[in-house]
Amino acid sequence: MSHHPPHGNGSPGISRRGFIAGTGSLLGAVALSATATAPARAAAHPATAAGPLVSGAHVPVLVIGTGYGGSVAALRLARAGVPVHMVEMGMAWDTPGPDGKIFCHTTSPDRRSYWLRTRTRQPLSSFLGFPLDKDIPRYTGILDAEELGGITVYQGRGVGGGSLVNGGMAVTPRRSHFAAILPTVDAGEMYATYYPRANAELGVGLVDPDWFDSAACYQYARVGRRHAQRAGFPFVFVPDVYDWDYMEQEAAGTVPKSAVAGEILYGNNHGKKSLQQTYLARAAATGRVTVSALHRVTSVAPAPGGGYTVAVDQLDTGGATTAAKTVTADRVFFAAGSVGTSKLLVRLRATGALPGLNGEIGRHWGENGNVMCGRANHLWDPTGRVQAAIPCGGIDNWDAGGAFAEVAPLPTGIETYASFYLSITRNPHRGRFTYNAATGAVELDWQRAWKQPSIDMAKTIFDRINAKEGTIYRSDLFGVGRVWGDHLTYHPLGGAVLDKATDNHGRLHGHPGLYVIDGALIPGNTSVNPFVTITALAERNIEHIIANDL
Ligand code: FAE
Repeated sequence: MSHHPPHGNGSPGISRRGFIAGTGSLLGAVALSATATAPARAAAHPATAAGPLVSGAHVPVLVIGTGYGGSVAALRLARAGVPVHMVEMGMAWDTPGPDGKIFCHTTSPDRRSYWLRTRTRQPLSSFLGFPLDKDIPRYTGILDAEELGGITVYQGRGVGGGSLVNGGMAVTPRRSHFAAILPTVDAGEMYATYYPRANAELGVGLVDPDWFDSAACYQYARVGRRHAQRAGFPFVFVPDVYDWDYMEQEAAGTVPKSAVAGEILYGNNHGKKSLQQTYLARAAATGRVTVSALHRVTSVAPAPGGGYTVAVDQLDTGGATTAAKTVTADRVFFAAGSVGTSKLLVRLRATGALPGLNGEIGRHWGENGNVMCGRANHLWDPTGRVQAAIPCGGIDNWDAGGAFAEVAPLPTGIETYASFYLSITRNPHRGRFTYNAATGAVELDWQRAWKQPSIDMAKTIFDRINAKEGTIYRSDLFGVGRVWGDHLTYHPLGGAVLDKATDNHGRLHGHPGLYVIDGALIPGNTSVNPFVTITALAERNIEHIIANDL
């Protein structure tokens, strides 16, 4: 067994001890204060100054979205002395609800759970034949299950973007895989400078392998490891931004529980270092970054006097527009996520608002080959009633079979005798966003059948494990009789790809002063969970942009 990143032959050098000893004073201080104030930290330390956008204002830089790409841009620009206004369509997530908690629980989703839906759309839609979804009040909740043609794309909504809802798995891809995905980027620079920078700023660390071996809440992962290894696959520990010291205290019962209580998907009330605790907190500390939450950018077009006119709708928590605002910005960074950025740019190009954008806009979109499945274990292989919601290991069969499978939790609170996996695969299919002039909607062409290569790749792992263990697939998790969760992705990527829709540093072709700096830059796959790559690429690009454009 090894305990280094699955594809970590770059030099981020993440180890648990190395992380704690080697992060330097800034991160050390943040990590310490995060631990000390964890129970109420999000409420006590709003990540960024609140300041509603005023119609008619002029801002030097406007950033659309507050996920990974947007947060990197804001921090680096602000540190370079440039005032930044961030516009985020989701909520600030800094105020506790009636239950005293900011985020609702995974097993009892309330209005805080979903973005403007009246019924939950849980990734696992059923269990033992019983449907799990339920009615909820329509609200600007934290998780968007966006239906795009043949696929449901899950995305975080709020200040912090995907970092609010994700599993925090912080994986650096193998260098050869990165070089194949983004061949025009200097991989040497990425692995010497920008991946280490991203890992340090995000606060990436590893579970203590000794603690892992005895922790009741990781019994499910140990079962996953045993089954993988008996079938001849390497099981690797996967780094995460969760505070592992806090996790150990949760398991010991000395602090309020979050991951150990099963929190994930609708936010973690403690322990997870989301962007609110890392990049955005440091951006706020510069005093130059302002965030307008519940504001949605609807248009960007060249302004008569230079720069860009940006149209923004202010939303209430029911999703209705309460004010329509217009501001001008010298520069605009598109950081609305792969889907958000693609939808905006495709519409702006098709409607003539940004006529200079090229024909690569909307293309090379992929879902990182995501596919889910469960296996039914024997009664002598229980996976545990208590399951930490933060995954910490996976099965690496990328080179031989095109799949890397996270051993994922099923935090139901009962013994399920099930092993559950999210596989990332080398699915070659790519979708494209187009504008439908009749409806005014941007549509994605994607077909569920395009997941078949992903299923075949995942089967290279699980058929063999099932054969070895004498077990079968679960067919009760995604609707009755369905083995594969092939209807969804957590990892949308592409739509405004680097060196195609933009130059080699994210400058959009045709409109000087417009940039893309999020997952839209990456053509459909990262071979691992994507946010470390999104962050590292943003660090690379913003450094170049600050040095050359400002
Ligand atoms: P993103 O973080 O999505 O941020 C975009 C932001 O822009 C959002 O806050 C939007 O609300 C906002 N926005 C969109 N449109 C507009 C608009 N018109 N006006 C204003 N604001 C707008 O983008 N990745 C990993 O690496 N490891 C994991 O363990 C992992 N687990 C995941 C689990 C779940 C359930 C989900 C949904 C995702 C997971 N991901 C994981 C994916 C990861 O969160 C995602 O790749 C990044 O968040 C994408 O970063 P971006 O900066 O591209």
